[in-house]
Amino acid sequence: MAEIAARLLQTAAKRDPDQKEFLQAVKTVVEGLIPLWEQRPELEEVMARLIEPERIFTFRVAWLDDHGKIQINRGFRVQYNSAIGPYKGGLRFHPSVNLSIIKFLGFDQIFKNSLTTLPMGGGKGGSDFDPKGKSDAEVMRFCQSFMTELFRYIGPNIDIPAGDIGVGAREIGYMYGQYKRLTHAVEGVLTGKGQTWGGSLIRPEATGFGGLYFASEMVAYQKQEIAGKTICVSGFGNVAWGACLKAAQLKAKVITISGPDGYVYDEEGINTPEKIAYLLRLRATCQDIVAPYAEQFPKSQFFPGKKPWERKCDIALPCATQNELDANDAAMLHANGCKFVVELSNMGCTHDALEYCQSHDMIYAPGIACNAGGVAVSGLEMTQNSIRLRWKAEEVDQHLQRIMKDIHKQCVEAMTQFHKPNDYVFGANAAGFLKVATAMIEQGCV
Ligand code: 2IT
Repeated sequence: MAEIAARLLQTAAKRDPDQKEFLQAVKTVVEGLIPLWEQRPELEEVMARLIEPERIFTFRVAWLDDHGKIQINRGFRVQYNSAIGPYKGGLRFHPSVNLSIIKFLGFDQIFKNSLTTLPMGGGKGGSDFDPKGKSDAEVMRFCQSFMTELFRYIGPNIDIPAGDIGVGAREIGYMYGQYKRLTHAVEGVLTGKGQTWGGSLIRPEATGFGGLYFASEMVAYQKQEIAGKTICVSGFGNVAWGACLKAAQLKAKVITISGPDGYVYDEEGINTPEKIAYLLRLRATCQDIVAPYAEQFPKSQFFPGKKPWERKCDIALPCATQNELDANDAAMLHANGCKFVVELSNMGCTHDALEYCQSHDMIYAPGIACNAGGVAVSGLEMTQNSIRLRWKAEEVDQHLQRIMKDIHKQCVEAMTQFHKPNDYVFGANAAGFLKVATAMIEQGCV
């Protein structure tokens, strides 16, 4: 049924020939699902419908910089699919942001949110605004201006944005404040809120924690243990921080972090409270560099302009951005005996890299499964806001662990049913898609 995959991809490519990240995401899903098309060819029509977003908004964001000059950025919100719940997904502020990137993220978000077991549809948004080097006042003015456009499209029962790259608690705070001024409503319209005004405990750590819970399940499924494993992490943001923290608790050793300037190798492990807390301080400087870690902890080494994948490890954990691990990196990891690639960034591996892993007996699991812990705890934040309760950290963490186990189980069940052992691309996409497809069929031609 390669023809179904080819047809679906062709239709998408004909409509948006220049959207390379979006087409890469579509290709991974529709080709990964070939075993499903063989048994359920009638679902081609549902996937064709799903590939086209329900709604796309783009808007001008004008804001005043500290010199009194008007700056212009472009804002986006893609309301991709609402078959199983309100649109849910983050906002990314980064100079690379364009419609292709927001659509790829929104498309993947549909399947990810479906896997969480919670009733959330898929959406994504953001702007090409670059927070790097901006003053706090500039970030606030940008966020207020961004929300002045966005507020008319979102709401706690229709579309609930959150953070992503470049959008953390500070930005969510400024946007939430502006939403309140504009709507005169105090409601759970954003997740990732501050702890004193409706935010969920464990949300900042959730993607990293969830990723390690998923990695533990993958390793256990191969009859191995996570304790004692060596892990290469890329990135040094919230996701990498949460991953280092949980890895240390599970007695696995993270030996690298990275930034746009290069990577740090810490042979002893990034596992003490002091080192892990330092990651947050490094991020708070807003300089986007990791080199200072090696000055702070002199036993570690900084390698300028390099990626961490040249180090020997058991598990690779991309935690930064899309396409950060290519086929050469995968080959290097393989040569060094790495067995697991667990994607915590969205589409962290190039298509060639994932094909390399799959053809070289490495076990690769896609971001839609592994990094779903973040949006899952966002879903739990929505629940707490709705019932006007605040759960303890242990309670949220227990839900998160259960959800990550459940996602792994759904992957395994789909892989088993369709005879695709260890093909997590198939397992995650098939399980995520089938739930949404059923809802779309039941809701008729919409
Ligand atoms: O990619 C993601 O899943 C996120 N950035 C989190 C989205 C959310 O709504 O918490």
